[in-house]
Amino acid sequence: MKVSVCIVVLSLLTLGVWAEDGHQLWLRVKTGVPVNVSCSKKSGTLDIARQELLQGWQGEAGATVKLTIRADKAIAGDGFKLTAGGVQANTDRGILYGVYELLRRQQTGRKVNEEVLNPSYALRLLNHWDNLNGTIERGYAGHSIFWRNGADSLAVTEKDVALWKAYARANASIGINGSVLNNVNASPLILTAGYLQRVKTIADVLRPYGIKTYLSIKFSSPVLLGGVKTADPLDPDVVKWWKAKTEEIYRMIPDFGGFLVKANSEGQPGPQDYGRSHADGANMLADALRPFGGIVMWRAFVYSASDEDRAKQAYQEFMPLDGSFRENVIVQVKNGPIDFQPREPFSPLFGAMKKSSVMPELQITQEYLGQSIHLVFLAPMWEEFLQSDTYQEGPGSTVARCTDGERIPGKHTAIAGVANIGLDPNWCGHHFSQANWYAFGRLAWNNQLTSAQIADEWIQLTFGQLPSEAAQTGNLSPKWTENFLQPVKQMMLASREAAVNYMMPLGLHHLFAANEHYGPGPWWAPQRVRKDWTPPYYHKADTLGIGFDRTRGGSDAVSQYHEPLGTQFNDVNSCPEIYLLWFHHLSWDYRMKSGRTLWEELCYHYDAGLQQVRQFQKTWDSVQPYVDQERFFHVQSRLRSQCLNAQEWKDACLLYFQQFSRMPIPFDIERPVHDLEDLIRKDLQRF
Ligand code: GCV
Repeated sequence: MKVSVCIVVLSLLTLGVWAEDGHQLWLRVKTGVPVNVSCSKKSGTLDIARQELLQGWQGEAGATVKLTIRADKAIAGDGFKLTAGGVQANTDRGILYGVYELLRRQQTGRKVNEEVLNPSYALRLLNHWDNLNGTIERGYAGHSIFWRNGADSLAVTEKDVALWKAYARANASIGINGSVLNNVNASPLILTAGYLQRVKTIADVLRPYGIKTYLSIKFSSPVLLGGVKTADPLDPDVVKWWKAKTEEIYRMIPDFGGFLVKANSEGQPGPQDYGRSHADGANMLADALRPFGGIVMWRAFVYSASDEDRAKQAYQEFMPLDGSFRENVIVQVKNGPIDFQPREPFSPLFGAMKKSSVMPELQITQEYLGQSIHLVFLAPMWEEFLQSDTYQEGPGSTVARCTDGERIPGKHTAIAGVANIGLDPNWCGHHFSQANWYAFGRLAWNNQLTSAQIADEWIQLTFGQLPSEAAQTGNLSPKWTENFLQPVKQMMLASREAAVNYMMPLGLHHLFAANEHYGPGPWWAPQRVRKDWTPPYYHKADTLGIGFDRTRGGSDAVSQYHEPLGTQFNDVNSCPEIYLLWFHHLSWDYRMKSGRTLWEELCYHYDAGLQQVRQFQKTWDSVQPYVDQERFFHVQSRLRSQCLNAQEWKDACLLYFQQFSRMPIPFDIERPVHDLEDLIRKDLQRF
């Protein structure tokens, strides 16, 4: 009996069919090689570092690893030095990051040379859009890990603590050092005693992992909670209320990080309700936080239903305020001027605000990129953004360099990512969405990393250390590299461009069906809805052509960019084709660089996107022998749904735009399989 069980288990392992729910993320090594760890100091953080080494060491058996906390001019902030004998850092946190880097290198077969590694950004934060009732705005991986509804909503269970620890460990392993625990569309209740007590408990769990806790606040809280008559930031009672509230928080959480604020945006209250500016609002909060070393992250995601091009509004609002923010305010700017679209040019605020600290906000949760259904690796999108040249001070002033302190020495350097984490066993809904959490942390640490390097690491850590490691399919064996790592990496690296192709190629943007931001809805424009919330506002298709004219003769958004970029975007001949319809309204027969008409080019892009997803399906099926069953079938089924959705995108957009172009879909392209009327009916039935 025993023998037959053994045989079954062995053959299952050889076939790669063991169960794996993905909960371990990229931290899968459970049994390390024996190692000695020496450290002259003791702390919760150093205990974790030691534990990680004992658990994950893959170097020489019986080696001694020394953890040394000693100031070194070359090491900055959370940075560390890897040495032949161990890790040196200025702080305990630096040691922890060094240990994770050491283990990552061992597990991915990279050399450990003597090297100093300093982070690109001092503050590397996740923004959770988690509501206090447990739901998550734009969350696609189940409910919140921090909040829940019901009578026991504030009770802290052992399960909660275990989950928060696992969350903190995953973040620490990639260098994330801050978490904003609640939605920017904030409930005032977060500042009440019961919730603050829970925040304190969470902060206590996250602290040893080097993670500071921050909160989103509602600007009108003094009115809603404190019985103050106004939330006017210049009113003495309001100032007093925030001061007292901030003191209360710091009494409970002495290392509290600060506030994140969405104000006068999408219906949220803010200083403009009282005729005050964003700077007035941010500075009032900053003054309350300053005695404790706290910061305000004030979001620049503001736009109104005016006639002005939405893409221009944040710049118009914030540029005049440059230089009037307190030293502990950071202006948090989304990567693009609209809203986390599959492709946008960078927001012109980067490289423009020179007297304020400015931080990028990226979106890890795939609100506009297939949510947790589509396999879309976001690192290429973030790499494209970070390496975009702003020309702030001539060539080479990339967004990365303008935000990490190199080109514009701000007081604070920071970056935030809107989290994609929920209660799903695999945390992110899709196994490959974990790669986006991972990539965000890695880029926040080093904004010069390439997507390929990040994908490589993540695949090895997430799929590499299988129980069959010793056998021929093991991590880093030539067969595994050729048959699994390379094709999967290629698929990941192509996936963002594929999504752009089948959703919104050539600079098109915001063509989504209403509200849910998943499927196509280029037609969607009910009378009662604000124009800038409807796709026709963005694509402007008519029988003459398609695209948003943002040239000097149009909305003139191009002039918000430094020269020579403004002129490059303005001129249709030099505007990169990836941004063509973002900046230009062009006729359907406009001649593209390929020699095709714009209409034909659009058709080929939509079709190429769909074909790419079909190729991903083939790739994934081909790697089945190298993946456990559970993750294999989960991803396979998601790819099928992605393919169906990509087909809908292609059919919906081509059939809808064809009504205007009145041109045939090139005959070598697969024909649509849907009727436009059916797609529209299906979409409208949902509302
Ligand atoms: C948190 C977009 C999203 C909203 C989000 C908003 C923001 O509009 O659709 O859900 O609200 O951005 O970033 O504030």
